[in-house]
Amino acid sequence: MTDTASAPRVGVVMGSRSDWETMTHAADVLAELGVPHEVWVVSAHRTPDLLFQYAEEAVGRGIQVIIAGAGGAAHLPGMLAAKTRLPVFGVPVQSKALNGMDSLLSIAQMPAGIPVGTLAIGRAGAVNAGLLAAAVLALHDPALAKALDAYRSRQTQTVLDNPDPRS
Ligand code: RP5
Repeated sequence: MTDTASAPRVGVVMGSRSDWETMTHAADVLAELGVPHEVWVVSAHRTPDLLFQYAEEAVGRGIQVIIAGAGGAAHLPGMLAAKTRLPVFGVPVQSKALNGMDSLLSIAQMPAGIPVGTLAIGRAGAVNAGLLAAAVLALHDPALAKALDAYRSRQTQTVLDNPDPRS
């Protein structure tokens, strides 16, 4: 597990080390915004007991949002959501066999009663999961709200400063 100096507020978990190439983008956004977070491999099918333990202990450890990335039969986000009331944002990892459509549908199609906020497949979903987690925390954190506003302003300015796609 990695975390920043402060107690982690966001848990970035994934079903396999192979998901890190995607999920690093969520962690990168959180780091850029100064959100204390941890990173952890928790597999719904390979380490089910650890999954239960992680979800059950998350609130008590001060985690406020969980970002969960998984690919294929991607039950990790849904199972985490089943075991904690914390908001869970799911990132469908692009699978080799079905290009992430399997991951997307597994994560998005939660039956009523246990929500998982589902993001886009791959890097875009991971980046946006980080931003969404930050937005939730920013509701009660003025410094983070300022950092998020600045991030968005920089992004806007970058587009405005580079209008010619050929250069
Ligand atoms: C899922 O199976 C993981 O989330 C990963 O996306 C996928 C493949 O895992 P590996 O076989 O690469 O470990 O549990």
